[in-house]
Amino acid sequence: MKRNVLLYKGIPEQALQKLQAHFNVTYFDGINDNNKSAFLSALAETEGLIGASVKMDAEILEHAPKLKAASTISVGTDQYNLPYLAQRNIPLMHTPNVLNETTADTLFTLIMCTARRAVEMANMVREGRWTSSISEAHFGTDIHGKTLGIIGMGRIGYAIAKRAHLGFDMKIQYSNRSRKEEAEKDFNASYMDMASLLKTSDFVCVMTPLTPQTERLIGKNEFAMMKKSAIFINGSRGKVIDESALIDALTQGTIKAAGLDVFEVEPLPADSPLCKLDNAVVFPHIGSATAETRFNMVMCAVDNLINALNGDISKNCANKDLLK
Ligand code: 8YV
Repeated sequence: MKRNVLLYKGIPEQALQKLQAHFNVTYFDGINDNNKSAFLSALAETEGLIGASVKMDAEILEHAPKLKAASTISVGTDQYNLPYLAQRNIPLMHTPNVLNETTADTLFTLIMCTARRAVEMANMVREGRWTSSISEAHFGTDIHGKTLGIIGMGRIGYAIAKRAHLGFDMKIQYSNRSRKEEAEKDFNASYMDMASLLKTSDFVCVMTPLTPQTERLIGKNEFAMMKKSAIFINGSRGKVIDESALIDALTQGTIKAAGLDVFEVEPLPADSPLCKLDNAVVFPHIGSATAETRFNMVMCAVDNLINALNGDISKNCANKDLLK
């Protein structure tokens, strides 16, 4: 008898076939006002959850009394309440490592686009406003040889440091909950407190997970510590920063520019000031969004769910330390 699993994000046919070979799969394309009651009813018989980009908080999961495991198609786990899942002894599986290099590519693209004003300059051409040779008004900022401060030297932070140090001769400094000797050895990275990093970095890149400890980690005071010439990059989660404080910092010249792939509200509302500021480069959360990597993440998440429902949470379990 196949166990019931609820899929709440579209996945490639090959992945769906693998899932259906193991489970009775009920599919919902996210949750909305039209399907929420059917979704909650389906939860009642569900032993496994797999998907992404939907907030799975306690009030939803209370409708899933038979839930034995959840598998998020993401490395970030903030769509779930980890302590709540642990109380019910439900493992949350996630997809670390498979997206490190692709996400680091995206973040370095953001660093380069923001430093060299690439989006602003390309739009000038497309809109017919390139009417004379480039002058001081169009100049960007050099990247090579500058100092990159990484807040959150995890797997993706390490991959960003690799690109910066080996590819652009950048000086790497970082703040983190713990020392990362590998980054210090491989990239001559310097470990320091966050305030020192903010005051001395030419580029500040935030790559922490969103946790109760990192929510609003970067706000008005932190932006004020940064150099006026500094460029701020956020590839973590929107709620790790105070977005209105960032908008003020950008409009008041507290910092030079910002490159953002994540926002407090996603999709970013079109009327957000961040969509209108020339010194803000905004991507639509495309960190891991390549065909190859998203396929690999989905296959990883499918395998994670199969393993977890077979009782094997030895790999890729985000809340293993909290489980009984
Ligand atoms: C996507 C991410 O949001 O993995 C994460 O934590 O933020 C991105 O890869 C995720 O894959 C859901 O689409």
